[in-house]
Amino acid sequence: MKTIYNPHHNLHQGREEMFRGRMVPCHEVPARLDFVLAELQRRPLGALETPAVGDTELDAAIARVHRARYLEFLVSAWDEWVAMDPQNAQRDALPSVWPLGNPNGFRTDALPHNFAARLGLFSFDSGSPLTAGTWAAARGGAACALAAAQALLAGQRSAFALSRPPGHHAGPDFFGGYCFLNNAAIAAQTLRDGGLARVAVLDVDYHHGNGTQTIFYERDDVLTVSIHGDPTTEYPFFLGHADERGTGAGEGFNLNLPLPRGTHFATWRAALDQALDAVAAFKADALVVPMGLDTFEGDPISGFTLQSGDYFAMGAALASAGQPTLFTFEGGYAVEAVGTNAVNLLEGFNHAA
Ligand code: Q9C
Ligand code: ZN
Repeated sequence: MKTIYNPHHNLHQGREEMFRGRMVPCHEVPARLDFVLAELQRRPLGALETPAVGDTELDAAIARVHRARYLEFLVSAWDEWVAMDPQNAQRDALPSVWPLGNPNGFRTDALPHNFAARLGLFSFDSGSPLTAGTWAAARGGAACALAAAQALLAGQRSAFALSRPPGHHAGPDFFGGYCFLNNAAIAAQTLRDGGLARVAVLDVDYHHGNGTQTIFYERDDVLTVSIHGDPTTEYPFFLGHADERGTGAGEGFNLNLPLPRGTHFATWRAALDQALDAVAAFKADALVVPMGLDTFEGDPISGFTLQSGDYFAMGAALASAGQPTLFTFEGGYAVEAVGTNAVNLLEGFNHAA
């Protein structure tokens, strides 16, 4: 399995995130990716490359998933932030005002000139600092997703897009949950545009893949499945319930498998069988796996109890789908274990594939 990693990932280094009324150090740190890279050097799975994609094709792939007004905002956000106050160069940008949804009466169609207002319009939490290098890092991650999808289209059995910041919480025109561009969605859409009729996304991160669900919610050509902490108690709280099944043409093409905090691997594994049954019934031509390792028992912000050894079995089960498979790198905040857990999963996949 080829790994395509983002050489620009550490341009995104948030300082602090808002948590329960105070600022705490960011959980989503550059060392996460460095640990995965180090483990891949110890236990190679295949070639380790940086993405070789053109600027024009990359911008086109990103624009297939994200709205123009959001991308325009991201491109200029840091400069606008610093233009408001030169001191801002030393601070990350975090939103503090949001329009909520249309049912509440606030408008989201009229674009405010005020930067802080747009920062809120295009985000859903105060835990995802936007920094000087956020755009460059996120764009580099999208390049990894694009290159990995191209590898699958060229006939590879599997590929790993190793990047941060993660992506699965980012929607058509919003960031949040440490995510800015939805790498898994960009990969899935690239596979569709490359001629595959049906693509399945099976999200194994601890948190519901709300961004990916929203992006494909009205479509029947991309099946979205997510196994995650029950949103009644777990982030992102406002999406991820079992009764969200898709809408319009997409009805029946979204499957949520929420599990309570404290869930052990045996129960998680049974949910994975349900997810794989849905992928098989869909007759997918390719599988995209947003790979979060925050289901690990030692994760500081999550509530499942998976052990490092369980990730071999997870990878083997994913291989049983028998599909060309693309992995993205999502959550996993037990930083010293994230490399072991990620490579265990991918090695389990490789041996079974
Ligand atoms: N300040 C991923 O695993 N935590 N994102 C809420 C708010 C947010 C996790 C704290 C967790 C996001 C990709
Ligand atoms: Zn997560």
